[in-house]
Amino acid sequence: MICRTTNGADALLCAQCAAPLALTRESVIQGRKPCIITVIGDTNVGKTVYLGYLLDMLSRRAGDYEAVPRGPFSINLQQTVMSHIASRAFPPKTPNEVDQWHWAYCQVSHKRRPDRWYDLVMPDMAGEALAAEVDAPQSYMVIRGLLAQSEGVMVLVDASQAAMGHVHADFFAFKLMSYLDQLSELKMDTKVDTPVAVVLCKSDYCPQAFDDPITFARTNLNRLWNLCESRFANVAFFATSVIGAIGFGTDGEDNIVPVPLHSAPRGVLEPFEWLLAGM
Ligand SMILES: Nc1nc2c(ncn2[C@@H]2O[C@H](COP(=O)(O)OP(=O)(O)OP(=O)(O)O)[C@@H](O)[C@H]2O)c(=O)[nH]1
Ligand SMILES: [Mg+2]
Ligand SMILES: [Zn+2]
Repeated sequence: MICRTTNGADALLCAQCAAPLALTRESVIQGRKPCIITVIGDTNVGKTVYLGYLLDMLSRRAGDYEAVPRGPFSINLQQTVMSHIASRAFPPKTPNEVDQWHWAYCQVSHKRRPDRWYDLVMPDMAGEALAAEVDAPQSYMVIRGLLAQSEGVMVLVDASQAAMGHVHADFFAFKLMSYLDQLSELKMDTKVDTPVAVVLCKSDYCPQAFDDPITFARTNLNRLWNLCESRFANVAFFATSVIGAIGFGTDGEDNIVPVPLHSAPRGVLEPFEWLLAGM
């Protein structure tokens, strides 16, 4: 489905890109091509936590959409995140090996339009793998394949880092957008029209992002903002956070680690609903 390699009938993962073949089989049964929404961002921006919450809220019918997972493998990500948060810990870092990523595959429908289903594929990728692909294109074929076929993209940025003036957050997102721009192979006078939601994660640390995400991005992520304005026709900015209060504790090796004290998702569904509405 992603790299167009032919695999054996009993294979579990694609031999070329390690995407689970259950995705391809399900889409053959449904007779529809699924829509891919790719979530990208630097390591430690909060991709795993965000995706886990998003899927959990969808399956609990929190907003206008409802998601039904296609196969138990689609539930692993959501389960890992929610069970870690319930025991007051953040989930571990996503491994760089493609065959260990969690892939969510679900059918989503709008409550008011139950006849229209979207089959969504959302993999949880590792930030370091993304960084490697951006710096040396084609080192992770699966990332390239996914982005080239995505009908919507979420770019996650660490708003707390950006608000403190760390330029790295801006530069990484700037690189990702430039990668997307180049991937579309368009002439300079045509803008990329794939919808891109820029999600300002960890906005609990900088509530001004909730008040006005656009001004926040223009001020603290100016390089990213300018590129979006000149090359992308369909971009929106959203602030999110999933944690209501953070404490600090120590792990087994006496490192200081953040401890989520209670979960209070805010702004999680908005970017997703905006993307679906534009697809
Ligand atoms: N305050 C706050 N911290 C958060 C939030 N979401 C994530 N974090 C912190 O960000 C860290 C990284 O989150 P992950 O979801 O694992 O990050 P990731 O983008 O998946 O990182 P990789 O797997 O390495 O690519 C967590 O361990 C938390 O410390 C949030 O909403 N608020
Ligand atoms: Mg992760
Ligand atoms: Zn493949």
